[in-house]
Amino acid sequence: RDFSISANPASGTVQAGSSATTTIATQTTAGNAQAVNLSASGLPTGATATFNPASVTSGGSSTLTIATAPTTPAGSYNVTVTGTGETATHTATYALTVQGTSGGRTFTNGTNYTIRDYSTVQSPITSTATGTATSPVKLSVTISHTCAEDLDIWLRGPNGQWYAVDRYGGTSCTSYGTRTYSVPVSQQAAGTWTLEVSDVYLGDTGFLDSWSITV
Ligand SMILES: [Ca+2]
Ligand SMILES: [Ca+2]
Repeated sequence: RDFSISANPASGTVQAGSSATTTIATQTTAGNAQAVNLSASGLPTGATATFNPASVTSGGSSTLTIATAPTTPAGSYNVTVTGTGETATHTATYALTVQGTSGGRTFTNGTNYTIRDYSTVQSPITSTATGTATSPVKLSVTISHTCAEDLDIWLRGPNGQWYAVDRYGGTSCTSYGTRTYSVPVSQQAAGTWTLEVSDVYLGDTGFLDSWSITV
């Protein structure tokens, strides 16, 4: 006696705070039908899973509802659905994408920071957007500097995580000007976002003019 299990659809996308639904189907693949208990693991923070019904006879199906919380971090998650039968245990995977709810608000810091050779500057922005940051966050950075290849640029999110934005390096110098970036993140929108700019090579200097972030 044996059975199989699958999720249809096998993936879904929700905004944080909303629910995703999929059908968990089972089939008897050998011998007689058997009772199968269903459970889910690998859920994102704040999310709960409910099966209706919580157990089926193989050949039957159940509706899985995954309810996320407003605080559930944006990101991609693989939820494992486990069917525990009388003779065997099988799993199916449901790919859940949680989107941010911060609504794409933009914040700016226009303070100038002098960039010297072999020095690092940090420019903070305090975001009052609520919910999870809409990933990817968008950056617009304006730097007056004759050698962008000298510059190593990182972003730190409110939860302390660092993200590489633009790495130093190159065989010839180009003026930096204004550049835009999309940075995938998975964290809250509110709090202090910090842009860090390091000049890692001798000769060219400049200043961070302004930057903005859309979270
Ligand atoms: Ca330099
Ligand atoms: Ca400025």
